[in-house]
Amino acid sequence: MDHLDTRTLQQLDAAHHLHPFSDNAALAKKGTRILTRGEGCYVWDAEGHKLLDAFAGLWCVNVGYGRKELGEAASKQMTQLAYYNSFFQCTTEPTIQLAAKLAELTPADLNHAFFTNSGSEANDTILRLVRHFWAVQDQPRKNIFIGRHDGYHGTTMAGASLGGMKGMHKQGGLPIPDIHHIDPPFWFADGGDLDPDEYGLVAARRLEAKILELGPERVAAFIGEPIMGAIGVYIPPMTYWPEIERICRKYDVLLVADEVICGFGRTGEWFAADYFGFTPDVMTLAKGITSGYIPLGAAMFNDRVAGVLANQGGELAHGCTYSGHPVCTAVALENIRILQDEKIVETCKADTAPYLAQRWSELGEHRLVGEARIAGMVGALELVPDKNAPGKSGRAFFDDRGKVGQLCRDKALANGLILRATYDAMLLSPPLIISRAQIDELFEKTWKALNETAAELGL
Ligand code: PXG
Repeated sequence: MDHLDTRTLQQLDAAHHLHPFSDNAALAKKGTRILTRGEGCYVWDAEGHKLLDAFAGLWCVNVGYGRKELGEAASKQMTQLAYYNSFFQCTTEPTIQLAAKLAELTPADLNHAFFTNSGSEANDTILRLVRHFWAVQDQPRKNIFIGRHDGYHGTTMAGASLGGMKGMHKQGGLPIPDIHHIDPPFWFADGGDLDPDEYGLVAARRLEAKILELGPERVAAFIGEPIMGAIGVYIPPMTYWPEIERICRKYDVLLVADEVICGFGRTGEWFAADYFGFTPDVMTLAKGITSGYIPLGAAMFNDRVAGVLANQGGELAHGCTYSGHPVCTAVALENIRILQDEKIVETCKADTAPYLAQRWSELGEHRLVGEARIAGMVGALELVPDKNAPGKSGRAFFDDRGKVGQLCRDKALANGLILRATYDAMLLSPPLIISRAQIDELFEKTWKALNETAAELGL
C-alpha cells in the first residue's frame, strides 16, 4: 500500500466510502479524521495530534493499543493455518481452547460457545437458536423476545429489532415480528420521587407486566444490556437485575445478558452479571473478547439450552464461514492471557476504577453536570441547563437535546481528548489499563471542555 497525503485520502474517502451511523453528505464536506497509530491509551491522527482515547475505540480496546503479542499471535496462526472452518465435523485448536476458556470465565453453567464475527451476529444466533430451543420442545409459539426501548443489540435485522432505537427501526422495516420492548431503567429521567432502589424494582416489574400481557406461553426470552451503553450509559439500580432474574425464572423465560460492552472487565468484574449478581441463561460477547484487535463475537449458552439444542435440535441450520476463525480465536486467547497474567481486571477493581470514580464524582460538581454516573470503567456525565433547580426539575434536559453534548465533545477533541456524546451525555469507557496519572489528565481535559462549553453557552 503506497502512502497518500491526508487531503487525497479524505477526497477518496468522500468519493468511495460510506460511513456507518454518519450523515455521509455532511461528512464528505467536512472531511474524515484519519487515525494512524495507537499506543496504550493514546491514538494519533494523520495531522500528528495525540489524543487520549477515553472511549477505547468503540468500547472495545480493553488492553490498550499497540500490544505486539496480539499481532504475533495472529501472525503465528496465519502462517501455520490461516483458515479452516468448524463445519464438516472439523475445527481448529485455538477455537477449541477459546470455547473452553470462555466456559471457565463466564458465570455458572454458561459452558457452550457458538462463534460469530460480531456482536450483532451473536444476537441473531441467539434469536434463532432460542426460538429453536422452544420449538423442539413442542412450544413453537413461545417465540417472542422482549427487549428495551433505547436498547442496543447491533445492526443486523435481528440485532436492530431486539434493540429499541427508534431511528434504526425507521430504516429497513423493523422490528421484525414477535419482538416487543419495555421501558428502560433510567432513574435520572424516569425515577420521579422514588429512590433508586425502589425505582429499580418498579422498572424491572415492567417485564412482568409485559409477560402477562403477551402470555408466558408466548415469551421465549428477555434480552438486555446489563448497563445500556450506546443510549448513554444507563446504569440500573442494584435491585433491577435480581428482580428481572426472579421474574424470568417465575415464567420460564430465558434471560439473555448482552455483555458486548460490559464483558471482559469493563465493570471491574469479568462480566456485569457478576457485578450485578445475576445468572443469565445466554450471554452475548464481542468487543473486549479480542480488545477490538480482530473481529469476533460469541453466543454463550448454558447447559440446559445447549443440552436441548444438541440432543433434540437435530442438525443446527446456522453458521458463518468464519464461525470460529482460528486467527480470531488465537488473538482472543492471547488477549485473555494478557488480561489474566497482568491482573488487569483485578487492578481496575482494587485501584484504578475507585480512583476514576472519585475523580468522576468531582466532575459531577461542575455546574453543567446533572449526574456523574459510573460503574467500574464505564460512565457518563449528564449535562443539564440548571442542576440547581428544585427537585426533579434539576434533572430536566436541554430543550434542543444533543447540541450541547456535541459542543462539549468537540471542545474535548480540541483539547486532545476523545469522549463520546449521546444526546447531552458525555460517555466514558477508557482502556482498562488507564493509569492514575492518565485519569488525572482525563479529569483536567474534561473539566476544561466543560468550562469552555459553559462559556460558549453563556452559562
Ligand atoms: N450489543 C451491544 C450491547 C453493543 O454495544 C452490539 C451488540 C453489536 O456488536 P457489533 O460487533 O455487531 O457492532 C453492540 C455494539 C455506539 C455504538 O454508538 C455501539 C456499538 C456499535 C456501534 C456503535 O455506542 N455497540
